[in-house]
Amino acid sequence: MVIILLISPPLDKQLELVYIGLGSNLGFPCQQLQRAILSLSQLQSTELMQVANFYQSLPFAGKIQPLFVNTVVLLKTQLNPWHLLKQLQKIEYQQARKRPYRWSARTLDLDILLYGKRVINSSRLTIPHPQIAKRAFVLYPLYDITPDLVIPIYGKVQRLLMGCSKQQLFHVPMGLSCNETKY
Ligand code: A4P
Ligand code: MG
Repeated sequence: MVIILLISPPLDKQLELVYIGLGSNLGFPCQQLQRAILSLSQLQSTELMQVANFYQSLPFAGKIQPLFVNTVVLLKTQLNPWHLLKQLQKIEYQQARKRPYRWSARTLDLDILLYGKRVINSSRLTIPHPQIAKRAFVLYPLYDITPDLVIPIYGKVQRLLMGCSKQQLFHVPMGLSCNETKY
């Protein structure tokens, strides 16, 4: 019995809708995001449902770093939240993510923003993502995908966006999205 449990795949019984936040400010950010989206679409027991617009913004919290490009994707997955996190970290690693210190510049950051309606507070995982309600670069792409989204704990994405109106965000037109001279 124990052996069966150990080798059984880390899948939940049901499919969940999961929003993943993607961010990059090193090594051709748009290409990093596009490569990551391809990897996400190839995850086991997972379907890529939607991709939001790409947005460029200053680093949040005033760090002196290159500009970020961010987006959000919607997945339908059977992977449980902890296994999904492991898969995201594998993709970050494949794209040369380094962690010299917290909030350092990065080739790729993948955050689980929402996992269905679940609220998780474990040592390795906080869902909804703890910064979700404060960041325009997360809320705008969430709104692109699901304008009437209600975030557990925090409420309607539409209302949260009003609180972020001072944060500057530039939509990256798709045709230009990989013209890296822009960054
Ligand atoms: N972790 C806990 N909850 C989650 C979750 N929901 N999703 C843990 C993903 N990971 C989660 O993450 C550190 C640990 O968080 C992981 O080991 C995991 O167990 P990390 O990716 O190694 O470190 P980090 O990204 O530097 O830290 P953190 O706190 O995730 O930072 P954020 O919130 O990702 O912020 N400005 C702009 N314009 N655009 C950005 O994308 N990003 C950041 C980083 C700062 N400023 C930014 C942007
Ligand atoms: Mg992160």
